[in-house]
Amino acid sequence: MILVGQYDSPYVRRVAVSLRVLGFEYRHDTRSVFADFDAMRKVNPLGRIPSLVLDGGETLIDSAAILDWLDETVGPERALLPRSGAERRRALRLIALATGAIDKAGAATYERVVRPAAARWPDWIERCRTQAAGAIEALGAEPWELGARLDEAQITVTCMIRYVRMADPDLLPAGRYTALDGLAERLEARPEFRATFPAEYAIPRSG
Ligand SMILES: N[C@@H](CCC(=O)N[C@@H](CS)C(=O)NCC(=O)O)C(=O)O
Repeated sequence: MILVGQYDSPYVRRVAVSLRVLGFEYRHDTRSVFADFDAMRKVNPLGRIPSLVLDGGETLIDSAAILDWLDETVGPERALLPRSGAERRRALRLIALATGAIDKAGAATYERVVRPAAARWPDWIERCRTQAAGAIEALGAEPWELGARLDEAQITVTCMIRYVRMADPDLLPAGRYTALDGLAERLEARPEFRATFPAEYAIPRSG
């Protein structure tokens, strides 16, 4: 199968890490969602990443839908999202906070960096950053103890931490939330995370 999208997208990265944790092999299509926009729209009409092209030719879009397929394929015993009950609700809440922080930190960054200076809207940037900071604070209050197996909340939150530290480091400086620092330190040392580590955030910059 082919994973489409670069690892500086935390959505692509959480899929890549999950594929590796579950033992799937994939080819990586590293075309850029910005520079190769027309080609990307042929893979996903929305022109977004990630997409996963399955061996039979079917294309899955959106990280949550791709992760759902991975969990279904490996079965309930190995699935990365807990199967039911309070554990599942907790994992979904943590994932919603992490993906929300990604979306809001990302929106503020696009506004600050991609949009030409004359067209920026400071109040909107501040609102988005406040929302991202609120989600990060809630995640920072969690214990983040690691059990025997990784789960999707741990994977997604670790991808969020790296992304925010590339896109808007003031939102998550080292030392502010020690439980998040510890989670990132332990997971980024694992082979699945090292193999997908994004060195930099490649977005168009208006200057
Ligand atoms: N809900 C989507 C979000 C994906 C997403 O936001 N991808 C970003 C990269 S991080 C993207 O493709 N941005 C380009 C654009 O939307 O124009 C998912 O979970 O896959």
